[in-house]
Amino acid sequence: MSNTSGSTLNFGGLPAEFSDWRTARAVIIPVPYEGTTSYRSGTKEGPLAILLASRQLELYDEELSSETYRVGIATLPELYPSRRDLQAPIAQTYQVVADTLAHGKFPVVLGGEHSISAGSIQAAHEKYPDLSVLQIDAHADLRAAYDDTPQSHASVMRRVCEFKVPVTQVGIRSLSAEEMAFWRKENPSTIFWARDLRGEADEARRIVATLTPRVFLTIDVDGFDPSVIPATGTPEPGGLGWYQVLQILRELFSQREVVAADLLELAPIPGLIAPDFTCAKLIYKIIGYKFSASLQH
Ligand SMILES: [Mn+2]
Repeated sequence: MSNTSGSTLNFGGLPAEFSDWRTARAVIIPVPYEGTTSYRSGTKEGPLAILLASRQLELYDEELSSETYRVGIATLPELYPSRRDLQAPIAQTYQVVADTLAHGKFPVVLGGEHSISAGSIQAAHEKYPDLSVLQIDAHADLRAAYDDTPQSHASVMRRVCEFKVPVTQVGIRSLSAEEMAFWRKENPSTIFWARDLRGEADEARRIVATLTPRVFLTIDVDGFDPSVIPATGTPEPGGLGWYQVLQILRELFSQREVVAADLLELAPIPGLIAPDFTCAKLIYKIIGYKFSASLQH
């Protein structure tokens, strides 16, 4: 089928039959919020770039032998959170994710900066008290505050740890002395350091084994190596490869119930379309893995 039809900007350019919210099992929630960015800016352009790139996706997944869009993928209008009150974007994201979960749908939030994950994860945790979090990221994001801002993108996992949710962090290769001291003293998370990852099958099993039966998946695109995704605000060398991440996700979705996901911090570089498309394909993969059992005929 052609996926350039459809009058509204929905993920995949799907026709109404497969993008109607009422029947969709997955819901894309674009949140182009950027309030506390610390290095290169532009992540507020991330959701639109991903939605535009998604129109070029091949809708047949050759790995899963399925047409993932048949589960129904709705796209909500972009959420434009207030930038004056730094808690407002987190609260607004919380509300939309809570509503989506209450309707039994699978929320996928597109950022925007990582701080909004605190709202998404809070909503998932309230519905599923046994929740744990799998974070793919270059940064630990465990600062108590950054620039005197506790709602900073650099503090988001510190906020999440305060919910008493088990957190597993994968691909970490940058944190401050203060974060390291906090991590050693309080043991708030399980960290799989980027320098120790080899992409072996056993690694994915060891990562997923740390998680509870229900999982929130949060992916900061800087967890990937900059050769895969250079378009991000704070790139770090030595990150994960495309197939390395897919291997972890396949293991995750086959062994655990992933209840919601988000993808943050794409800051598109004009003229460089590969990172935008990579993010769109990753979202499609995540929805494919989530619903692969129900897609088999
Ligand atoms: Mn990061």
